[in-house]
Amino acid sequence: MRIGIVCYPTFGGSGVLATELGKALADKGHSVHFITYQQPVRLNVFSANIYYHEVRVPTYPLFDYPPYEIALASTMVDVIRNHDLDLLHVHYAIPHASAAYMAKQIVMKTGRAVPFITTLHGTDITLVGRDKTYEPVVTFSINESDAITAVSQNLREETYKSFNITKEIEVIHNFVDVNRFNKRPIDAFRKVIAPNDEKIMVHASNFRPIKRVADVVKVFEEVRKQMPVKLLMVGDGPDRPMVEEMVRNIGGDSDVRFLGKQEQMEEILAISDLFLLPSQYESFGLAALEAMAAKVPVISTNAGGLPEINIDGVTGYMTNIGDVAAMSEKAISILQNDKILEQFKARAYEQACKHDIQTVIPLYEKLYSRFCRMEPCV
Ligand code: GMT
Repeated sequence: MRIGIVCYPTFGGSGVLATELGKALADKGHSVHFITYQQPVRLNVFSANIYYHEVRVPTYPLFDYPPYEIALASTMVDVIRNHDLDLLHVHYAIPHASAAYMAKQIVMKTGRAVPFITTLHGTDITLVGRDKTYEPVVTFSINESDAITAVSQNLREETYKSFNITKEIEVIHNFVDVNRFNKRPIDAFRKVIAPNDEKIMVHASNFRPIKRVADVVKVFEEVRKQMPVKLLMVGDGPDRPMVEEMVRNIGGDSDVRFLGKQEQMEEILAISDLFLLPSQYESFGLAALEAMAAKVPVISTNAGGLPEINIDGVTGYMTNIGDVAAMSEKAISILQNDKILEQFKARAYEQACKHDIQTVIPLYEKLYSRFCRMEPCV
């Protein structure tokens, strides 16, 4: 098939998922056309089946806000026409679903019917999309999608609760390429971070308030009272200065490293022992699944779709939002005993294998095949 993929090209989970999906589809022989304003972060391979179309947004002194959505829809039309796309798959509803709707209407005028599938990822529904400023357009464009998928059961329910959706939302859970994340740790790297063989905790996010990064530092402080431990903070965002200051105030500078945005997450996870995800909400928590694929157990909250991947007492533990005491106690219980840690690691990996890319890609292919034109396109 010839598939157009639209996503945010940044480090966010929706862009990561869309890019990994496109790469895997290309490996299976489909032609994949990424339509984004920047080369997606994880689009770091050469493949004869992958095409990248940059959305250029011309500015003009009159525009306080250059019309990105129009530029995106126009680029979609251009790619549909010149590369004879079979369908568009847009990730994150805002503004991708409404731009896809517009592109679909434009090509329809010349007799081309190009369906579009919208995958809902999280904040497009639970945070931004709910805002009255956007809601009517979000509701309309989701309903106009030829198929709608959500990355978890929880997100499906949240969408029905918050919007007047008249169509079926199908759940296709996120996936991970287990082979990529199941890496042997690089001893020298581990030695640099934990020279005395201290246990290593890790957190990765966009450091937005919804991630509750302060709780990560609070848990670190509690664990450090009981045992030597190091903390790796991966990513960047608005709350980073605040947590850096927290770390300085507790005298944790020598035990906490802020690594910024990182592309080679698998190498960082390979040397880590425990992943912390104290979020206020996660529709799914792709970062936690990637940790499990690297055999790293997860302490998370029980918010949103997290219970669909983190199994309490099996792949890690779940606590209520903000329950730093419980998170710390559970972290210590895993890290203090190597035998217990090994059991959690093995079970986390087993769980990640259930969400391996190889099992999920066929679900998307099956979905796409429902929209094939009469001639063979798979
Ligand atoms: O977590 C973020 O703020 C980024 C956001 C995104 O759209 O990239 O992530 C969302 O989509 C991911 C991939 O489906 C999910 O794993 C995240 O849980 C979800 N984030 C939230 O729901 C807050």
